[in-house]
Amino acid sequence: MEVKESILRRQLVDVHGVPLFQSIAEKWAQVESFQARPDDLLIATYPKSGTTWISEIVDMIYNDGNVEQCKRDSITNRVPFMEMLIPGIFNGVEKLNMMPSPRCIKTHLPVQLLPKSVGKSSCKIIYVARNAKDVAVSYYHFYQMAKLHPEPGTWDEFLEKFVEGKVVFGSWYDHVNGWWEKRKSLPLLYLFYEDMKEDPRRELQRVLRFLEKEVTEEIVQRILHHTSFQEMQKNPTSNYKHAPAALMDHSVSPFMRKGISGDWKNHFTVAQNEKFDEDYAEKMKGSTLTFRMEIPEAT
Ligand code: PPS
Repeated sequence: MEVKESILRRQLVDVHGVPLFQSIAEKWAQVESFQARPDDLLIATYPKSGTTWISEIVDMIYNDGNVEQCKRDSITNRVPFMEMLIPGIFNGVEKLNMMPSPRCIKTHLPVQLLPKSVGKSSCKIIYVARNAKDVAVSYYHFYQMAKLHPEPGTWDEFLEKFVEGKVVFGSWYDHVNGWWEKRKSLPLLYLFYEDMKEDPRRELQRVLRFLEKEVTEEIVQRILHHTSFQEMQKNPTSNYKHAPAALMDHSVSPFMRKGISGDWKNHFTVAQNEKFDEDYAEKMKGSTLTFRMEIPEAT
């Protein structure tokens, strides 16, 4: 699979106020006209919030905890990324059009850019949110290794861009709040990465209830084991090592990087943290959403 140099490290393009990859912007009409089906499951997240984790969990549920079945293909083919278009390499909409039901679909779109058919189809949606500081750190590492993104600059420069929403898929603040409001009008389960880290079994049970699936204790245990960070990190169908090296350079930073809550403390300076907190309070004023910036160590 040949990756053309010309598609790497390009500037982002504004689509209805949200910075997106040029290749997505060029074919935006195709994304807008995407046809959702009532039995689809949409997995919606801001980047770096646990998309791959919840995708693997859901695929395990859909396949009754059959690990071999879940290793049938890479996560990008099992749970296609709807709006992603990489010329000559990947077209999420076309892939999904050819996929039999029931489909699991990944999206990073902020709620206002969601294709109209999704709301009309009444398909179920799982949204996973992660605290902004850990997302910023994870995103910074991802920008360095995933070369479709523009150059991230220094950590300080990147953090500034993140706060201003000048990163792919726009403002984290608008994203988490927009989807939080949407849970009132759509069949949507809103999960938090920190809760999943704290008690994966409890959150898995919530997903099972939402999907109206009953599984045995043995399957629950198998799902929890197969979707642990350690297992997913070494699983070639979920660790993104299948992606062309020109697109994702794991030697710069692995996709499955640390998988913890609170890593931001190893990256934010005291000054960056104070400035971030001040701005955060302002941007999240009036929101009923609360995030945990770390979780207590498991005993
Ligand atoms: S993407 O590219 O936006 O789809 O990335 P996404 O999958 O949303 O997020 C990647 C981060 O999630 C971590 N991850 C996990 N954490 C805990 N447990 C499991 N099983 C797991 N799988 C993936 C991954 O390591 C990235 O976080 P960081 O902080 O960079 O390690």
